[in-house]
Amino acid sequence: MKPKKKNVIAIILGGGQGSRLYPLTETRSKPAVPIGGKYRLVDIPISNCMNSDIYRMFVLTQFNSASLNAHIKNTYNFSIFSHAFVDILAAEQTPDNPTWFQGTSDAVRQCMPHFLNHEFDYALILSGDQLYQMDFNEMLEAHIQADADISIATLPVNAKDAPEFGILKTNSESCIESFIEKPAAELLPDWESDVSDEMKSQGKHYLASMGIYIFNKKLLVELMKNPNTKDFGKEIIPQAVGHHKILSYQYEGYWTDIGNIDSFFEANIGLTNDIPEFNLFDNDNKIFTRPRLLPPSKFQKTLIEKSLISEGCIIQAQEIHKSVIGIRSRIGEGTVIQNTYVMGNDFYQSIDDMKDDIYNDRQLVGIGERCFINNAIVDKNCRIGNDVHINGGKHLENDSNKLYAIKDGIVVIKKGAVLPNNFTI
Ligand code: ADQ
Ligand code: ADP
Repeated sequence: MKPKKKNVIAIILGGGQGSRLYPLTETRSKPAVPIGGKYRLVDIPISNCMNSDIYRMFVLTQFNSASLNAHIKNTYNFSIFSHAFVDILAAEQTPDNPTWFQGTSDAVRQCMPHFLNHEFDYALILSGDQLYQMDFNEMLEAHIQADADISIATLPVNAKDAPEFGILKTNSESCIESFIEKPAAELLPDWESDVSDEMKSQGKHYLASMGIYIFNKKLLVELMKNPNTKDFGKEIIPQAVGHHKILSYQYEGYWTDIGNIDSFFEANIGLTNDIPEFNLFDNDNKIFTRPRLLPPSKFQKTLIEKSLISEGCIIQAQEIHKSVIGIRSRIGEGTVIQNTYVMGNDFYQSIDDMKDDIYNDRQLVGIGERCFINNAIVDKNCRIGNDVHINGGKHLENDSNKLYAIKDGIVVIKKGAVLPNNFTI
């Protein structure tokens, strides 16, 4: 009997140690990193699942954090009459598994007993650090139609990006015949594919794995029995080629990896474009997040150009250009912010609190007066004094200290950092 189409569980790979997103992951797990002013990274794959009518989701994460738990608990509250859930599975030590997740497939292997408590025919395995809107039902349809054992979502990439991805070649039926994880540039000539003319014209000659997989349950259970394979890209997929039917499901929409500071920054600032490639304003593809019941944002004579301003902000700034301003942000008079992602705050200070801080010469929560901030990410709950000057850019060398880190010219002010008046970077 053909299995029911909707019998799917989603497994979201929430992140290893998150070192590439440091210092945003210094105190929280990767899925909890705030994005787009009011969302968290994990909202993206969860929303894609919900928009595809997939309502049973596991988030696998290397370490648990209070913010991830609170976010999931306060956001994804499904009716007791539905079968829907989002469960966080953090790496745990058990007598059989004394170690943390050793890689992506090791994470799935260690969590297998939790998945097997549920009925499913297909497991949809997703990365937790990608920005895209995709209908997984279409992929599932293609998987079932092709009678595949595994399907991998793929997209054409150029030679510069190819070494960052799993690259594959298919036969005329779109079945994968060969796969190499992150090939060195000199190997690329052997890995060109026959892509569409449009993709060719953009120089995208290589088919890359998007790290999005559908596995038939029986095969996944079988493959996960081997404790020596740790990673989908390095072991499971290359070893399955030639032994199982693996479909390449080609996708040509917007998709980007947001696994490091540079791509995370670009993805956020990209949301301020006239017509952003990632559409937050789509009736059919909502991005879900925690409903916070915040007041409207309040402005005083601020010039705002091409920016996203979240709810609950109090903004007296002089100018804001090409920036994303997160929830509950407070920005003082005369300040100029450009090309910057300000994550916002978790709380408002009371008037008494503020008076107390001013009396004691302490910086208030938020960004002070007459500051200039360019090419930066300001993490949550920072206290940035008056006349602070932060000018990120390629002229700066990578650096990291108690207050901030610099990566590829982007200055990241750490969560809760206190920058005194006149501080300059
Ligand atoms: P990478 O993105 O480099 O390549 P990886 O670093 O293993 O692969 O991450 C995949 C996803 O799993 C990410 O969301 C990551 O945060 C998460 N993850 C990593 N280690 C984890 C762990 N121990 N526990 C939980 N989650 C973990 C992969 C494929 C390539 C493909 C690219 C597409 O291997 O073939 O081209 O994705 O981005
Ligand atoms: P992050 O966004 O960095 O992951 P958390 O989600 O752990 O941070 O923290 C957010 C929650 O913590 C908010 O819901 C807020 O209620 C609470 N919170 C944090 N700091 C304070 C504070 N100083 N006063 C009141 N509430 C706070």
